[in-house]
Amino acid sequence: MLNIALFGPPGSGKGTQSKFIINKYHLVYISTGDILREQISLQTALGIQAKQLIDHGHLVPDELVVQLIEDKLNNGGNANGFLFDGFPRTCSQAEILEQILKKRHMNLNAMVSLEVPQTELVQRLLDRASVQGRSDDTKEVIEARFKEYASKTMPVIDFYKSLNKYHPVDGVGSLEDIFARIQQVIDNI
Ligand code: B4P
Repeated sequence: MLNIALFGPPGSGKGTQSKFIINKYHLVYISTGDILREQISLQTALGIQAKQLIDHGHLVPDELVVQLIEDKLNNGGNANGFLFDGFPRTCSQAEILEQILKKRHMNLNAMVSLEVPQTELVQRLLDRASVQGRSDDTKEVIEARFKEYASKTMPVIDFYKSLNKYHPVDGVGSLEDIFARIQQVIDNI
């Protein structure tokens, strides 16, 4: 079984590269961002709570996100493995992921971290705003997302370094070149 967490700052291309990874390695895709946006569009109680936070660039509380992950794992069937996109985003989420995988006799094989300079990230998100009009891609909210990333998400890197599961990948270049770098990591785990 192959279980990968795809990590990186907002706009680093996690969603973009996920599509290539799940196709090549036949993994079940779990994107907390996509699940939360789905809950928002369905106007569930969770979606209403998440929208308030996401529209201000904040993270959604760990317990809500973890519940979503457990539900997805329970419905994973006989999967080849899972690709976690945008999860874990806090050290607490990372610790809980280790526990819930262990409980299922599973293990996270690698955390692949897409590294992109902040100036390029801001430009990508503003470009996406003009195409997709996501409510969290405005200049003010992007700034707040980077602050959340620096204070709550970046420490996750040290967590995985300590487990020897951290694999940085240069996230600048063509989609194909970046995917080739990711494959090199996955094929050598
Ligand atoms: P996400 O949906 O995970 O959003 P993201 O970080 O902005 O996007 P991603 O890195 O996937 O970028 P993409 O491929 O689209 O999260 C949204 C929000 O949900 C969070 O801010 C948070 O509030 C909440 N949330 C999600 N997970 C959570 C968790 N675990 N805990 C708590 N809260 C959580 O790429 C961006 C743009 O760049 C695209 O337009 C793309 O076309 C472009 N691009 C991609 N690769 C490129 C390349 N190589 N060159 C040029 N452009 C490129």
